[in-house]
Amino acid sequence: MGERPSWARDNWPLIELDDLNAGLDPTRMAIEKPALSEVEGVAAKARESAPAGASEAEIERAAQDSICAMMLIRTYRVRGHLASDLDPLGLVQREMPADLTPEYHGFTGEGALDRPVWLGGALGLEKATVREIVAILRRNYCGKVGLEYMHINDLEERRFLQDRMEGKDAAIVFTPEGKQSILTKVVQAEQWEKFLAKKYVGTKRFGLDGGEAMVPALEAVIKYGGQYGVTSMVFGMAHRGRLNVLANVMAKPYRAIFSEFAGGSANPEDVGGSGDVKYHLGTSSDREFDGISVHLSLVPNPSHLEAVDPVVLGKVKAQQVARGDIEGDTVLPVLLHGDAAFAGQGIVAECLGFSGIPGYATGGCLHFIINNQVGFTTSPQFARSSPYPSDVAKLVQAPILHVNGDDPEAVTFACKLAIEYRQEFNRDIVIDMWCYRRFGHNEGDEPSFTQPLMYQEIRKHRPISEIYAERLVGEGVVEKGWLDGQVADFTTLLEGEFEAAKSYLPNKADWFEGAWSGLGRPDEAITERRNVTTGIEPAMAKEIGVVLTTVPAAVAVHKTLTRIIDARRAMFESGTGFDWATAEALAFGTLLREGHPVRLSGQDSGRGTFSQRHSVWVDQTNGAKYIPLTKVGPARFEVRDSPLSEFGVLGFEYGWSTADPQTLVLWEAQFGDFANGAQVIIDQFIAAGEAKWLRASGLVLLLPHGYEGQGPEHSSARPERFLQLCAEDNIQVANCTTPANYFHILRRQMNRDFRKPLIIMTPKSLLRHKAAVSSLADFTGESHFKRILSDPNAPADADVRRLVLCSGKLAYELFEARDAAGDRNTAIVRIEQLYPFPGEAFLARIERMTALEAVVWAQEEPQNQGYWAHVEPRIERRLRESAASPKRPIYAGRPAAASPATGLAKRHATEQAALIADALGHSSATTAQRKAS
Ligand SMILES: Cc1ncc(C[n+]2csc(CCOP(=O)(O)OP(=O)(O)O)c2C)c(N)n1
Repeated sequence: MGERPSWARDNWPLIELDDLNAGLDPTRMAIEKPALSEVEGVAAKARESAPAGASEAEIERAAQDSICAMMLIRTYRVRGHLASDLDPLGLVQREMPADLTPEYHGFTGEGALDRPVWLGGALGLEKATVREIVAILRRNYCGKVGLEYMHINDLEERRFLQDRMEGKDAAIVFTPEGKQSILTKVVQAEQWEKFLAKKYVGTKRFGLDGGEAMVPALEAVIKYGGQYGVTSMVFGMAHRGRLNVLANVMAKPYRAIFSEFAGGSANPEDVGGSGDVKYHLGTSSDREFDGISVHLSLVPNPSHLEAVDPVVLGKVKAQQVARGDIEGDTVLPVLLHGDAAFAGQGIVAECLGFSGIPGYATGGCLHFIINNQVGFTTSPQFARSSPYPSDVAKLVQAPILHVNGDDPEAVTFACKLAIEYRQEFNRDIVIDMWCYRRFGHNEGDEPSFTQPLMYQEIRKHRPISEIYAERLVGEGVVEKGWLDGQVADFTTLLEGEFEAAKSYLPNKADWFEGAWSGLGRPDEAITERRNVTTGIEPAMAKEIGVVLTTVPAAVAVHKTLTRIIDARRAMFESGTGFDWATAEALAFGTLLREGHPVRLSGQDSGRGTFSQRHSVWVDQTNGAKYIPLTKVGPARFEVRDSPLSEFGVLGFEYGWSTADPQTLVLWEAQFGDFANGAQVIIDQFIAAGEAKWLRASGLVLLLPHGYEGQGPEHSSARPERFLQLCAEDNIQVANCTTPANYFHILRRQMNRDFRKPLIIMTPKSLLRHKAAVSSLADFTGESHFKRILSDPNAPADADVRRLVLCSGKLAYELFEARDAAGDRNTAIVRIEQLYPFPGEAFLARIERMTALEAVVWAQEEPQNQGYWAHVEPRIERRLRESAASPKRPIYAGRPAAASPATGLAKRHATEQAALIADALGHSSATTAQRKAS
């Protein structure tokens, strides 16, 4: 122990916690106050420049004209997008807002539009007529791109965007080669869908048809991203257009996708797993533009729209931290959304909310909405209350580029601007591409049932390639017939790939590569111990103890914290009385020493919900933070008080854990009860992700759990939910009752050559329970995690007539009641790991109890909850295998209930006393009386 394992990264950047605080600089949000406002300045200029001999009235009118022109310009900046030409179908009637007309700003009467007006440099002009000004503004702000940016507080950002949109020469310009390659990509995107439709009639593909301009635009993100320093991009997206992105953006071999269409597996047969539908699968590749290579990965995702968003962000953040990339310049998250999902799913807001938060910010996410103006069968007016699907992004003041999807140049321009902005300001940005869905929601669906008028229009609407090719022929960029040639060439290529697919076999699963190399699937069968010795050298404990209990002279800690630190010091000095929080800190410290970074994220995790952890010491004089575990090294420790989100934060940490198996990543719920706010992440990713996508995770969930009379929502982490998800060795579920066992299970998580998610029901009252303590010897030497714990005051095996099995803090209440009753025939055994269930260890134990008459499962949770449904068949199986006479376990606990717990403290106490008495076979009245006395 203490030796750095071979995989330890010697070059791991040792980043101080605060260096990782990439996020919004709050000072950037301030608006500068210029000495003289832009408008006043221009008016002054107009007055100064009046021709000699001009009358007072003429001078004033020139000044007034300038002021009004400036107001007109400003109105276009704010509201020009409302008149932009976005809808390819022309169905959305967007009237020109009155305040975008010159009349509204006072330019009325004869000659009003042709009077020259001083602009003082606005729009890049010193002087122009109102007619010219309006023409420029309409070109800038009301073309195929509509920009929303005036909600951004930061002036520098606004100017940056303004500079790229505004002025008499501002136009979307691509070279002839650029235009040709945009058209080529549109052709590929269209023909790919067509080819699939022809070869696999009636098979769902959730085609991009109508939104194909996204493909050249994403290429621009990769190309320009590479030029601006991005070396890796992580994509997350839903079903729509995914096969197109896989093939034409990620460069997944066409033949591989064809083979999957023909029913082939995405992975070699021997790797197992349940597999998933092809429009959920991920991939990775490297693409090179102009000699710059960018690594791309598309994260697999479930049907649950937007659920992958936080996973992508967490994965990106892990990669950024591993590279020591503080600003997030080198790894770019790209999330592609549907319009209905972006507006409707709350997780979108949670993820936008990460964008400025230290520890969660990824230096800006590029969001691309495939706004096909329908969600399955629901039209936008029923899908949201906001004018645009993108409005939620204004909550982080993200700029929003609305763009007409029939103009691939405009879409590519928007993406180019977006990546430039992101790299400059490290903030989120949104592209809202208005397009249409040529067919039904999936290809077997009839869209005219619900959107008849829209589909009349769509049937008449020409494909993007035709519209764009015609334009390029007009511009002389391509010749007539060029398009047909492109289509023919690409179709020939696809035919070849289609043939090759017939013999295509995926040669390997990319499962344990890169950061995962050296790790694999567990060798041992699930029933074996699979335990590793996780004891440490006493010297290491002492050394870490010194760091954990030394208050630097410069840090003035709270006086109560001083007492807590003193108590911790006494634990290390005496080698006894280690409590929960100290054992946890010691586990973290030892992992850091062994080269495993530790990241703990959760609401108020720094201090700990129950004021138990105190991993962050706050100086009482200046609020500065000191985090002792960051001083242990060599690996990085970070503890994050997360935003108040479960879905988002758990998804983020899960994403992190998939990218970085050498870091112990822990997510802590405030109370375990709140974990169900993240149910999608638990069900779709944590429980099933490995089976579906061959993506392992070593994430740890800490879920405070236990019946202590705190009511329906502060009692149960719903262990039954997790246990019901357990199968095929997918996750681990535990409820530890000693600090040492908690220490070992955390260490075990990193000290094995495989990773599985670990869900721990963590204690509340046991944090300070005088019997729930461990000694130094429990952490050192050959010690390890124990899946089953014996009773410290157990009768001799041969005397045991009643065996009470339980999990969690109830054990301590049972010990106390049994010992108070002088009962020497009842053994109380704790099942510390519920899944994988330690059946063979349990069997060995009952085989020794030769006088056994009854086996009881005791739990605090109602019968329809807790562990009962999970343990009953497993205990029964082992009883049947054994020579013991009881063949079935007896249930002792609360009756089935709708609510997890009572809100009445008195009723809680009565119920608790009754179930303890029941479990021990004592009379409930005696126990209740004894409790009362
Ligand atoms: C969380 C969730 N709820 C419901 C669904 C069912 N569903 C699948 S696609 C879809 C419509 C999505 O519309 P939009 O986001 O606009 O994307 P589009 O399919 O139009 O590209 C719905 C409701 C789902 N997949 N996920």
